[in-house]
Amino acid sequence: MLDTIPNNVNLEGDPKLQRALQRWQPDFLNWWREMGPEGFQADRVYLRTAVGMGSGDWAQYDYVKMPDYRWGIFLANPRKKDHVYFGDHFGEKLWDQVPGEYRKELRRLIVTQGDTEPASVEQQRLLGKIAPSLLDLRNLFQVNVEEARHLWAMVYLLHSHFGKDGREEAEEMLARRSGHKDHPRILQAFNKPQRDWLAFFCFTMFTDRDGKYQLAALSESAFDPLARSTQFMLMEEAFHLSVGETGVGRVVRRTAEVMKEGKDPRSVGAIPLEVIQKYFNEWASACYDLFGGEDSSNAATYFANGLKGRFDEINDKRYPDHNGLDAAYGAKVWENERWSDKEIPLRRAMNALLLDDYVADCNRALTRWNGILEEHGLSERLTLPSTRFNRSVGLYADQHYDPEGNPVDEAAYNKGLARWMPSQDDYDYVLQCMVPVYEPGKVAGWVAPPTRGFGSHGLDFEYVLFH
Ligand code: BYC
Repeated sequence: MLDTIPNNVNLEGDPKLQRALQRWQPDFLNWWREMGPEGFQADRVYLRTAVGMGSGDWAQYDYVKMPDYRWGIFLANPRKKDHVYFGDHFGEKLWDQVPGEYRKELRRLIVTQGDTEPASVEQQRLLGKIAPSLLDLRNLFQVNVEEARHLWAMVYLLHSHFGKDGREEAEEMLARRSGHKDHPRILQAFNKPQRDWLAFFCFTMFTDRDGKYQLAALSESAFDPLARSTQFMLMEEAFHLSVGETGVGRVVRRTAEVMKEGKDPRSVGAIPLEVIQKYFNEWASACYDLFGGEDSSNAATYFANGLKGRFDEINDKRYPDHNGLDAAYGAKVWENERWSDKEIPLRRAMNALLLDDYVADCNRALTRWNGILEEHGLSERLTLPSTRFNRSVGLYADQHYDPEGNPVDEAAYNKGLARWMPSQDDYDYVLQCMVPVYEPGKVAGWVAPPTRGFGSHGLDFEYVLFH
């Protein structure tokens, strides 16, 4: 059976680990059949499969039925530095094993990371039924199988480094369910439904992008197996992000084309800009929460112990000091009816720093989308909501701000939500636009065609062979 698990972690040389994974694999496959993409398990999909870090390409491309996908376990190549390069363990040799004193924290980080992966597959399991094109359908399934591989990556770490507790956590990953009343996924954005493809594109834009920043922070870890697992995951993640960013761009482009012709997008089944804006407000604000509190003792502990660094900690010129003890982060808080400055000791502000990098990255994409509006001679612009808007975690949680970040009273906030967040009518309208299109080369009317195909293939390639 294990020859079906491609790996570069020497599984063959570790019989105990093999047995643990052998017990977990059938449960994983049962979970995939129950919670993976519904209705397409018998079809052959043109997919990329990671094969490792050899001298050739790190992935192969071929048709495969999704339950036969070869989910592998891979570490990226060793890092150039072999010592810890931030926090209190600066200069020590990187760890191959989990230090006893950080076992709880590392397990928590790995479980939190791992839990998001199957969650996203569950959130997206019905979207294949309303895909706007065969290429998009393929892209959805690519994202799904790779998120499932990311679960494998975290389960490998749990099985190989955390003994019985790790095995129990690995089982729990398959037992929790996105959106379940009694047994939900750990982080809130992973319990939100993704009813339609605009939500899917926003999710792969905004939520997968949180994934990019969290994985990057973990890939700086002193615990080398975690760092190299997450580094490998980032290679796959880049595609998921491009699905989101280009997907949103295609929706904006279609709407802009229709508006340029002087038509109301609703009259031709395209998506009005204000609805797109509401989806941004919903998904971006949900994703800000994924960074945790701006002032966080957990974050300080993770950094101090060398478990989780800053984005590109090792190379980024902004961080000449890898100790993080002598600086502070300035945040603005609204207290007693006025703004005041709050100084957060830098180590406690690691979540805020990561969120700032994330927001800058989102703004870069936003500038491109607004460029599409400009190209079509339109004066309207899309915006990113303030990091104070609609927060449930951190400094601005349970306070009331508008999407520009201005404080408002509760009544104005509740009234404003109808303008700022999607209503049931908006969801219904978007869902109504989602007419499935499975003919090679054809695309639904609410979204512009992709600019290119996948791998070496064009737009009219038969990316899914229906059984
Ligand atoms: N929801 O100190 P605080 C991805 C809890 S996405 C619910 O402010 P901390 C992907 C927290 O547990 C990336 N609870 O925050 C994307 C704590 O509880 P305790 C996933 C939350 O701990 C798309 C309390 O509130 N990876 O890969 O510094 C598709 C105070 O927490 C939330 C990771 O997240 C929340 N949003 O940071 C597929 C990386 N936020 O201690 C995949 C691993 C906080 O009071 N995780 N809490 O019981 C972490 O690094 C950290 O756990 C977090 C939170 C950044 C999530």
